[in-house]
Amino acid sequence: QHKFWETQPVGQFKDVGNSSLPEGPIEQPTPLSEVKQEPYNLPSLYEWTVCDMDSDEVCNEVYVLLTNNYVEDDDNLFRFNYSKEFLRWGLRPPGYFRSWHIGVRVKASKKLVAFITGIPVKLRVRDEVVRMAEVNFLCVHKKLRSKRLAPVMIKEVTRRIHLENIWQAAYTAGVLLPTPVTTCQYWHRTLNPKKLIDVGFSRLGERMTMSRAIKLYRLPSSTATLGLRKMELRDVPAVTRLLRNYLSRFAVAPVFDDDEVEHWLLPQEDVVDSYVVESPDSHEITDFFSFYTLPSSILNNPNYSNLKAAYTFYNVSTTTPLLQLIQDALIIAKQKDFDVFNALDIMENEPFLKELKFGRGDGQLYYYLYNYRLKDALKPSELGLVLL
Ligand code: NHW
Ligand code: EN5
Repeated sequence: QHKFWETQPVGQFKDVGNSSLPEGPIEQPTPLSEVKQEPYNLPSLYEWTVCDMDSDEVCNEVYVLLTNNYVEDDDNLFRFNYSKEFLRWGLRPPGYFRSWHIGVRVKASKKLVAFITGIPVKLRVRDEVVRMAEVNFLCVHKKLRSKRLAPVMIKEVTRRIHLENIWQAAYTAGVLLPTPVTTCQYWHRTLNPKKLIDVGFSRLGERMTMSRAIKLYRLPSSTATLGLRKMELRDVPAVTRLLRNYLSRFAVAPVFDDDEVEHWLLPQEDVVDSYVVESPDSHEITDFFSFYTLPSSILNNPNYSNLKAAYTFYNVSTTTPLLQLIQDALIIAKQKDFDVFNALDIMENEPFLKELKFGRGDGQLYYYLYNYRLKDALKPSELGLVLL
């Protein structure tokens, strides 16, 4: 039963496996003059607000809302704790729209109680490059749950995206909705076994002692790849070429230009880390890896309050074996004091996960498209898209 999603242009459960329906947009765009010009109605105690992420004050309000009310794991032990600088980065890529950073306030107190965002992206689906929105950071304050606020927020962000003449979107969720493009698995590489066990993130398995776990997850103290260094501004054109070429092999993937690669991959402390391999003789950039920093609050633990997690982002290997490249990423993440290194089984990740001692997580991530049908679900390895 999905009273809201049944009304939306998304693949429906009843149509799964029905190959008579064509691939592509589900509904056609309407003239912009026919897009609703006024915001949707909220319950009378609440009002819409545009959240200006340039403002320290507003950015902090968003941060506090998400810190206390955003996504938790199944056992409510951890809650994502995106930093302010991360939110600024994630919400202001090239060509972003301020009007897509949507908040809901209590009229009387002006307290921020809900949030939803979109950012623009060019996404290729098989042979078509489509201007889309990525919708993320949907959050309703815990005290306002189950009042059907989320459907109003989704309709409002949809309306504002339509006003920019964009008719498709991509989004991910940890919950099953109509209907996923693909279903991915989270994997976790332990870097700090003692802390992960202390906080309930992982458990000592059968015949595993703490000292055996510490030994199992120990990493070399330095990286193996010659010519590995932090990415710099001058690397942007080479990284763009490598990444565009690499992403062309997936059924669904973003198409990035230089400005977007600069935004998404140029290192920013405690937000995103990227390393390139520069060939010692030719000085060509042959490979790179990247990961972003997304800590989680640890709920109700006497000893620790924050879990420092790295998430693998985009990686390309042409010369250095991918396994060695990611092993170097693990070593650098360990040096930077991360507790865990996380990955999804998308792109070419699957082969390195087991080899590098990642363990399967208890969480899944479903990927969705809005107003774009695919005949069949994809395999995770056919997906070339990472959302924050
Ligand atoms: S996924 C993270 C979502 N956020 C959280 O999980 C934070 C903690 N939870 C909450 O804040 C990344 C609330 O539980 C939320 C729901 C706000 C999730 N996606 O208001 P009601 C994203 O941000 C449906 C989509 O009573 P609530 C991606 C649910 O199935 N729909 O629930 C966001 C039901 O509809 P149904 C979701 O618990 C993508 C209805 O909401 C959902 O108080 C958004 C219930 O609403 C989810 N994660 O609030 C879509 N969770 O039909 C973008 C629940 O089943 C689409 N629901 O009756 C594209 C738009 C742009 C198109 C442009 C052309
Ligand atoms: C999209 N932008 O469930 C975000 N995380 O596995 C929205 N589990 O951390 C959607 N429950 O398995 C987010 N440890 C959906 C994900 C929501 C968060 C979530 C999962 C992903 C997670 C951990 C902790 C579980 C705590 C109890 C987990 C096991 C690791 C272990 C390491 C050693 C080898 C075996 C596995």
